[in-house]
Amino acid sequence: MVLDMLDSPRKIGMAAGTVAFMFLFPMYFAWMPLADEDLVTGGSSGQGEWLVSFSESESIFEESTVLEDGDTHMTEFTVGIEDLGDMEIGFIELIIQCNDDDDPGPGFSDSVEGVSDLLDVEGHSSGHIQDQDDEGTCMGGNGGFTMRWDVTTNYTGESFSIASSQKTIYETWNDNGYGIGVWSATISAEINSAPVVGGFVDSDEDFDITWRMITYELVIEESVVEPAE
Ligand SMILES: [Ca+2]
Ligand SMILES: [Ca+2]
Repeated sequence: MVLDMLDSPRKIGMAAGTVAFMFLFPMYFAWMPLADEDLVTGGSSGQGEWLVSFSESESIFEESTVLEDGDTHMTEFTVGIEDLGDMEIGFIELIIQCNDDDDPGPGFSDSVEGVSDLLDVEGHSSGHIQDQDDEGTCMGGNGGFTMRWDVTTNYTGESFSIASSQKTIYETWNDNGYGIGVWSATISAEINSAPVVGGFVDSDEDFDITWRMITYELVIEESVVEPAE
């Protein structure tokens, strides 16, 4: 039987490979815990109970503009592939803030509208990243509006435990290469002013524009069950 199995050089080679693997197998598993620390995907052997968390970094671009009634302002935020390195994009926000305190009393609030133009952003053509429009008033504190895009689907940044394979976790939590490119939006101002003796007191408004990007590295650790006390 054995001689029959090894009746060709090719089969002999395969048998030798099998023996080598049987010998190396314990070494492979001795090495695995180290590999996990370095976040090396273990394929199907990565199956287990894992604590998944997100090591986040924040990138901010800010500018301000003063707009009169009907004025518009275009703002851009460029995400380069070289800026990301090994990081994945969690989400990107466009925050428009204003605080109209130019009028002597309530009412006559200025307001702002905004519309994004994401034609040049990776993931727009497939519909994963979609344009938005929004508006907000400027009086009463916390004026303006915020747009948010989850580049990683359903991103929250909160850690969780899961029984899964590491491969599945990596395949679920990534930005799929989306988000690279030039994020653009245009805001337009509407100025309302209380008519007072001698003319109008409010002729314009300050707008603070913030692009905020949260990127992350996935951290996968073995989930340790706390012993009951
Ligand atoms: Ca006003
Ligand atoms: Ca104003």
